[in-house]
Amino acid sequence: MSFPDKQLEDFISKLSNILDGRDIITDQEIIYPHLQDWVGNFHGNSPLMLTPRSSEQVSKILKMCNEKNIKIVPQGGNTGSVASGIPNGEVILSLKKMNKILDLNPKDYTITVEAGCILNQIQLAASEVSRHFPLSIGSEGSCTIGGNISTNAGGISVLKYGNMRDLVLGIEVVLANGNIVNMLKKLRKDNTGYALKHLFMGAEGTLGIITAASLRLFPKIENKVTAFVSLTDLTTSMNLLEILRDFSGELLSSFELIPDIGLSIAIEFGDNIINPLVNAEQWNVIIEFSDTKNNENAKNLMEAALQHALEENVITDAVISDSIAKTQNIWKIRKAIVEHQPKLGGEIKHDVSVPISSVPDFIRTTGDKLAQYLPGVRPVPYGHIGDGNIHYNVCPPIGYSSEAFKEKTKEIREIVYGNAFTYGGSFAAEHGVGIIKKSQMIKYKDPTELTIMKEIKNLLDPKEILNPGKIF
Ligand code: FAD
Ligand code: 2HG
Ligand code: ZN
Repeated sequence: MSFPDKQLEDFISKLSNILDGRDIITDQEIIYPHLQDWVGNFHGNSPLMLTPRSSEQVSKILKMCNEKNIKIVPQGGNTGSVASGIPNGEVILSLKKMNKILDLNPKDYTITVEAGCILNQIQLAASEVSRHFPLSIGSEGSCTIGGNISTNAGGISVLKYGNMRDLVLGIEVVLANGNIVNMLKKLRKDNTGYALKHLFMGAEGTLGIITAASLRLFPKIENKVTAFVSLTDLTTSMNLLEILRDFSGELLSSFELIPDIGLSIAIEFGDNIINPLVNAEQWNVIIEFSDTKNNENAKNLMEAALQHALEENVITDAVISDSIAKTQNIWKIRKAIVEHQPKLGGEIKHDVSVPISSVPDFIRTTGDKLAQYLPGVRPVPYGHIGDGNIHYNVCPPIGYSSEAFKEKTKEIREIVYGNAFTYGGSFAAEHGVGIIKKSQMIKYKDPTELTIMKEIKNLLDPKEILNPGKIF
């Protein structure tokens, strides 16, 4: 999208009636970090960034943009994985200065926050009143709740608490025409017709700007028990999951797959990471139990479950952390895979999901198909398999040129997404569609569903001023 100088000047002068000068930013050095996604898929451009401080300001900005047909890209922490917050010439609307906690009510188990609150800020606020906000993702120090809701973020605790959508009680949204819709109720039960709030969750900023949210809180977690376990085989991961659930019920909060190649990446490139098991096998799992009681119960149940899994030949070895340092070391492995995987000569990311019981079969057959297509290719399937979400990332064969590997992106994507589809899976489990997966929307989404989505978009944003070119 191009923005003629005259139109930009005119727009900026009118904006000064709405925003403080500090919140109208044209300095490209300040704008620069907002133009690049962390995956490095996309580098955009924008002549202007606005940083409103209230819903009323957002409303006035949108009203003016709608009248003048000026396109907007909402942005929170810019940690999204599918370039859905990256502008292509549009104005950036950053919510980061709207970062107040509006209400914290431990009795109701709710917190109400502005959309620009950093996820970590909300976790800490909840913890201070002996409550727990359970969304937990690697970017929690910089992503915002508005971005979390707009991507319906997942993370490492979904199997216990659900996705972001399950944690939202209400939202406030500013529509493309500037109207503010107040759906900020803090109710668990509210069956008053269509649950419109859900339309905006996972909409990636294409239907409205989320300006505030009421969120569910849970009892504070007083005790976490973390284990690193080697599986006898990938297929036994599902037996292990069942055993853990049988033994611990609701205590199981994380079940993350770590393949040996992921472990090697972490040890080679990570910061002082120690292999928790000298005889780690090809497939390993990080397990976490979270308990609201600070006693021996969670540890005892973990020991009993893993002992049973050993006897049943489901696992070959296990270590339960007995110190903060060891727990940190285990989770550092998980984080290091995300950070250092590109060092294997490049990576092609896939955030897919399949029914939980199909995870082992899906991983195996995808690997076979990839190896047939490109012998020596190195898949790194890891992550949230306890909820059926696999980050099926793929690295090139040893010594293969990264450029040549990049050229195979389309074919490799089709192998992984196509195989997920045959298992009844999704090509976009927790990161969204953005720019990166638009062609898969056409290929894999039910055509009628897609038509209805476009009709909703047209109803709420007929001039397509909100995040154009994303999702569709
Ligand atoms: P942004 O990247 O700024 O925006 C994301 C989308 O939301 C864009 O479409 C944007 O236009 C829109 N948007 C942002 N704010 C608003 C608003 N207020 N109103 C309307 N639209 C808005 N994701 C997971 O799901 N699970 C993980 O485990 C996970 N781990 C990660 C680990 C790392 C190291 C990193 C870097 C990212 C990870 N992510 C993960 C991806 C990312 O952090 C999430 O998608 C997050 O929810 C994005 O939040 P954000 O504030 O950065 O949003
Ligand atoms: C995670 O689970 C993130 O750490 C990022 O969702 C996964 O893209 C990835 O590799
Ligand atoms: Zn993830």
